[in-house]
Amino acid sequence: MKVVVTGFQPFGKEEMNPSFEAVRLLPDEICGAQIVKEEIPVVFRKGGKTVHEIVRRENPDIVILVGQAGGRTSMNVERVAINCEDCPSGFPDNEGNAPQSETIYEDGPAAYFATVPIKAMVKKMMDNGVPAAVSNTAGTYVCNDLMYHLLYQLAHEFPNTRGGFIHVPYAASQAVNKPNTPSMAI
Ligand code: PCA
Repeated sequence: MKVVVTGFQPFGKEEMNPSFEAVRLLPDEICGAQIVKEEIPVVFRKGGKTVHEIVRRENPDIVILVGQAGGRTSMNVERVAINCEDCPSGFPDNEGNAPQSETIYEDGPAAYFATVPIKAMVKKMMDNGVPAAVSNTAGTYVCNDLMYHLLYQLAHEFPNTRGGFIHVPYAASQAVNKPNTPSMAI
């Protein structure tokens, strides 16, 4: 069994991204499964291209994408990715792109559901003392874009590979100067 786990580069005003900081700490093997760790650029479409190259190269059984969602209070396992790129105003990606209500794939459905067992994942996290919840929106920024790209690619080319997305809160160090902001240890 092979599992690809990705995190993102830092974006916005942040100097680090807790998603990749956590992913890089994973061991190379968990319960006999090989873990392949990768960092993804915070750039619309380019992230999707990057994950496509990784999946083609690695031919994994499972792909888990991880991203930062500042302000969220727990690990959030995402249920759905939507066929839309809509950048909040004043918040372009790391290469200055700020798409507005754009369709990701013209021939894609309005949305894809994650193909990993989201409720079982949340339960496992909570059973292990980690606050977690199912989330019903990954937003319309680069994380949703990456999740949609992955699920489109899996549906079309890799039907035996499952894919999902986990949003994580700010790391404790990022919340130091943000009063009343939830955070979690890496
Ligand atoms: N979070 C952003 C993009 C990269 C990341 O880590 C998001 O939630 O869209």
